[in-house]
Amino acid sequence: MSTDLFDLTGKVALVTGATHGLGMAMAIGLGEAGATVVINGHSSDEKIAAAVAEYGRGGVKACGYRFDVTDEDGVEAAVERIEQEVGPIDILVNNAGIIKRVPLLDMPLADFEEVIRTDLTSVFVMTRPVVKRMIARGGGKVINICSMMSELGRNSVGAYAAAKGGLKMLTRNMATEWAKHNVQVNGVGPGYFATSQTAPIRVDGHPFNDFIIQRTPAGKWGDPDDLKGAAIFLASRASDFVTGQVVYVDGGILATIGKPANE
Ligand code: GCO
Repeated sequence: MSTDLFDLTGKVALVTGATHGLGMAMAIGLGEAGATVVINGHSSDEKIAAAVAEYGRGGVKACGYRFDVTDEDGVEAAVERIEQEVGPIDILVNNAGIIKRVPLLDMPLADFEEVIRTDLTSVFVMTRPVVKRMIARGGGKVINICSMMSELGRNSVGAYAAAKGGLKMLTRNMATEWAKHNVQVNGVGPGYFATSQTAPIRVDGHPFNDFIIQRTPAGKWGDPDDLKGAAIFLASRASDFVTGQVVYVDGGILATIGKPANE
């Protein structure tokens, strides 16, 4: 049955930055498709425990691990613990990230480096220990969460755009090097979604809010649940010959030049 192609029963999926927002929505989607979900967070044990409880209320079996995705030794230790306590990681979703909305000429170097480290270098750090184990077991799936800023620039998010642009190419190079080991590496590129990360620019009357509704052919902000399908597809057998691709889930933003306000 073709629907079995999307069945994740028996799989273990690690999703970073999954205590809220897009990470949580995608992790719940993988859980609903049958996977055992392992969520990562960095802020606090309480936040992770609260998230695990929320997954449980939604009927998704999840367990939480607190570690810093930019800390190489910490990541290696966490991956080893997860594989011993939960099982071999079949699916890795690199979702953890930050954004700082500051014009490039005003951005301190330390802030620029922090965004690059958290949104790009972290994927290099997180993925290698997981993929080394996947290769030893015959294969696996990696999904990197990209952005509109993997393709487009925007005032005040230069560091973020540099990281997300770099992530698209890191995704392609990982795909190139690991396809022969049956490891597929792809990206999901969210458009503009209603999350805590976009809350500051999604306020009624805020010029950017109106701009996005105008600029998005679908005429609305995305709902985090809209990402579940792409995540399940890229985590499942349905994408076994798909690698190095970024699936943009953006309500049509990248497909169009946009339209005048009165059209
Ligand atoms: C912004 C937004 C974006 C979105 C998303 C778009 O300030 O432009 O926060 O970065 O979160 O990445 O794809």
